[in-house]
Amino acid sequence: MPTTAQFLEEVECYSAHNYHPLPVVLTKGEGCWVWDVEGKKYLDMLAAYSALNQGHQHPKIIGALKAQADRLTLTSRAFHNDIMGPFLRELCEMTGFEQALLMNSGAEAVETAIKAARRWGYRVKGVAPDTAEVVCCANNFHGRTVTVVSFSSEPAYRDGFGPFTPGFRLIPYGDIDALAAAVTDKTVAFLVEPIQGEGGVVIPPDRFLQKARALCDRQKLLLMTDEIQTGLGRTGRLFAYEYENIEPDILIVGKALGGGVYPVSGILASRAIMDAAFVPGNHGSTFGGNPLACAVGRAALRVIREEKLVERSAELGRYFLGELQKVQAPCIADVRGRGLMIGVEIKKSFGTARPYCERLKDAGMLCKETHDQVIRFSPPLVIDKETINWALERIVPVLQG
Ligand code: IF1
Repeated sequence: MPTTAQFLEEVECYSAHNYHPLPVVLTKGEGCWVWDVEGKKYLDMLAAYSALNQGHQHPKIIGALKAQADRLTLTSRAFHNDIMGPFLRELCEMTGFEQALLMNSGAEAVETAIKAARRWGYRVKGVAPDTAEVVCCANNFHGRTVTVVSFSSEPAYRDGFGPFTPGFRLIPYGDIDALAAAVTDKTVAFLVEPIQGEGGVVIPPDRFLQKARALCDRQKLLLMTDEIQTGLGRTGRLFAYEYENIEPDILIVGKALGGGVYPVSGILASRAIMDAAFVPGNHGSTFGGNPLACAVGRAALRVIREEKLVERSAELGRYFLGELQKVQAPCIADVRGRGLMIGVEIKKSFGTARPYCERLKDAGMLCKETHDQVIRFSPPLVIDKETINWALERIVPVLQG
């Protein structure tokens, strides 16, 4: 068996250098635990950025994957398959939307939402051809395609990748007056993360989404919430917009929809919006809605329901956040979160969060810093209280270190 160093060397040699991972090489996972090639066991406190809400190797999801793999994996959308319909029905019934359109990656789903909003804007709102604008928030993260980084405010995601797609305006996150001021007769939609994940677990001011909803209604804009990271139980609700008792016009989902095993993403909307936006031939994807994806997605949703992962996230998140907020350590600037999406912000005078993540790794827990200062804790939602206590016993000394 090659050593960790040998695996790192190989990747250093053969992989493009677009990441700077913690130096741990994983080979096995189960529930909220993973093992590295040296046999060391870690608690997974990242859960693949919330794509693993159901935990590693969930037997029902892996079972569905295997059973479907033995039957039919891909048809393309040139033909029907017998599992996309049942999956879409269950997805719509669970979320309360009328229709869905399946893609693979999160960024593709965001692109799909933008296309839907633009075409809806031209055909329903009557915006002049090729002038549509979408308002987005500074500090956002919606993916990495050229169009999506066209409205990123992070230089690192854009540098050298222009020219960019026009038609986007940025406002400060959570600033309802700025949103109102950014709207013109060309605006078709407001795209927002209910909580900014990569932005550093940033929760907007109370009622921001409610006010945005009202503004979108008044100005006839589509409200599009990117719940790729916050959705499917992560924040203690099925979707984070529920905290504000509103509904978006277009809901963007991904990550945990694939149960941590297969990329499954999509948008949900009303029949009217879908009909205005899409006709045969104007959008699609070879793998979007494939049988394997649908079988996995169906199992992923079933696990969320049957194991009450939303309720678990709310309850355990409340406990975990409460305990972290009690920690007395001079390096802590802030502790915040909703459900099991929690960020501990490190004061700049204590350096970045990265060395804390490295020490947490040595203590047996895998975390990833975000935006330099924030340690993110977002374990699989199948975690239990005992394991959270195990984690706290290790986190506290690292923070007090
Ligand atoms: C990476 C970040 C998290 C997302 C939201 C769309 C997407 C994402 C709200 C795009 C993706 C990722 C991508 C992944 C790391 C991860 C991430 F740090 F980069 F920002 F979660 F915080 N909307 N998030 O969070 O989905 O196309 O990747 O499927 O390494 O880039 P995707």
